[in-house]
Amino acid sequence: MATSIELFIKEMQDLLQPDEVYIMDGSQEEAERLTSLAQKSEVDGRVVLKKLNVQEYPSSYYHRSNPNDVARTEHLTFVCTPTKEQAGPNNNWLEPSSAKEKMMGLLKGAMKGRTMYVIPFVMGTPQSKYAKNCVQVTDSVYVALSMRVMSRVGKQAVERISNSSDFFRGIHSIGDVNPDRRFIMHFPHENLVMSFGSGYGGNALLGKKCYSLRIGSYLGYQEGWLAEHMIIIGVQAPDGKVTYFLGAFPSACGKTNLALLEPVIEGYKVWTLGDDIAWVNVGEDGQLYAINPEAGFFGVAPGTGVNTNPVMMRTLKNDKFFPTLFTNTAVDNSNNIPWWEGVSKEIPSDLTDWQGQKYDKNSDKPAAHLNSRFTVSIYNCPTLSPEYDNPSGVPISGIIFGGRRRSTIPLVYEAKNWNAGVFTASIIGSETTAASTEQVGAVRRDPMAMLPFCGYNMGDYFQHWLNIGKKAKKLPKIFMVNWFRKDEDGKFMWPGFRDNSRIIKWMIDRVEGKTGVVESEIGLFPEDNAIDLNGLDIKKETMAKLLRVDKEDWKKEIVMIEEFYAKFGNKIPQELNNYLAELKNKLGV
Ligand code: GTP
Ligand code: SPV
Ligand code: MN
Repeated sequence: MATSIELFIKEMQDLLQPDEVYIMDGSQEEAERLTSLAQKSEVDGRVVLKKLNVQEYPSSYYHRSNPNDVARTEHLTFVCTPTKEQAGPNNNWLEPSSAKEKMMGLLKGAMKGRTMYVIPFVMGTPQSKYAKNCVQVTDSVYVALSMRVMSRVGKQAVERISNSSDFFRGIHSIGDVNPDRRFIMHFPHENLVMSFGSGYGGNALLGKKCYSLRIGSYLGYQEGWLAEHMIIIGVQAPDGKVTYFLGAFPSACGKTNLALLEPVIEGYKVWTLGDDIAWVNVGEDGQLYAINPEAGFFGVAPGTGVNTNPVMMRTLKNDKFFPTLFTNTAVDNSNNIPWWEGVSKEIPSDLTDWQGQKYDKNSDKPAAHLNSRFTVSIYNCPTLSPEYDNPSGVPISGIIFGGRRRSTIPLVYEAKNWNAGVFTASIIGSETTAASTEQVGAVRRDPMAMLPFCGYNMGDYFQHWLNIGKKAKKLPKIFMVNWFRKDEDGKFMWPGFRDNSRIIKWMIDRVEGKTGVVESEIGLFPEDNAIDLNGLDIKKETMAKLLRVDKEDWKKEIVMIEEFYAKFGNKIPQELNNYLAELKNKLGV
């Protein structure tokens, strides 16, 4: 009798009508074969991969996408639950049967003349009870290679899936890369995603945002756990003790940088476990435990350099796991290495920009696309935590939330308890970035940094967070940070990047009860001189400005929060409405 996976492949063959079917095995030989094939293949009029200078960046390849396909397309992303209310005002919704009909129309015969890559993969370390089984089909060799880096593809996945019908199904075709025929459709109730017309990360690597967050958050809601847009780090103090943190920041707001942080403070070290997604369960001892379902980084290139993120520069130059892909950066023709703004001070004189044109140094446009990215295995990361593959995950002592805000939100504060923390995370606002094809720089509400990724009604999601708080016995502390405050001249007030370790050190002191707090209207502030500023040239007045409540700004903030909450009607838990009322009261609104 055919197994469920065989039946799925047959069904996909009938629908997509590929010339050939190739089932991925995850071997090293396969990686080499597919990268060499990709160097000979053209998609959409472009060679899929070009080899870069292996002396500088071993095992690295360059990919240039269609200029219309460089970021997630939230307006073309749908959550197709039986009712609109289940998807909530935070999602675009289509009724499942008409959504499927639309997708079937696009997918029918879409792989004629192409190879269908069947990718069996596991999200999470295969030994973990928290790991999940998945299969994606795609006609893009770039997507197939990227999935090998970002997830655990091959034998172990096939073994786990072979006798089970319980696996995620992802159907992807790059189609003709036409934005008018581009859709990313989620069917949480069927553990299914259909994606057509884009080869870009979050739209096409279906194990990532589509499964591990949108479908995952829905599964977590059903099963009593959380799927979050979060990094996982272990911070080692001089006494050797490691404290584990989760950190949620909207897209292109500093997760990768924080996940690979090289602290400026003597004796501290950050161990990396994840830079984008965390699955958080309540462990048997009642503490929260997190695993990273992914196996690689799909990170923002611009701004990555030896000063801002030295560990990532070392990761990109490591060749343990093959290959590393660079997408839509520029290329320095003098030495055939990828180049982006921030990797060197000097702009090389012979650059090809991300669209394949000779770059004019005097141009006011960047040479690398603002959302150009690298795809690299987490096993290449020199600070990878020895606990990364621990099937139980790591116990969490603190959760850091943040947004990109030029004003209003202080550098750091702490929520007085879990429920207050859930409220604080539910009112996060952030300026939009180039990670999504929206207007860049507009402030929008982005609760828990999950607005584009929550696969069900966000009102229910808030209640789920409160319920997790009841289910767990020992809860982490919740902190709010903002690395992005600007002064009157538009300059960042806080140095950020490696200096963020100063704030993390304070958080560890808080977890250990070594330092007190000062209460304010919005939460708990550090005591005077509690943040280690040793060796940092920052004015006392600047610190004071970074650590206070601007009442007038907060009054404006309240208006935006109320507008956002209103969209959810009676779905907002009473508990959060009470916190909002309390906040208004304290601010005198
Ligand atoms: P996704 O991969 O899209 O989910 O994003 P991410 O949160 O991992 O983004 P990443 O860490 O790559 O951040 C990208 C942008 O944030 C770059 O432009 C960085 O220069 C900037 N950035 C990161 N950390 C800091 C910081 O501490 N201060 C300032 N000012 N900018 C930062
Ligand atoms: C993000 O946009 O939050 C990313 C990149 O991490 S993507 O995989 O496209 O979602
Ligand atoms: Mn992300």
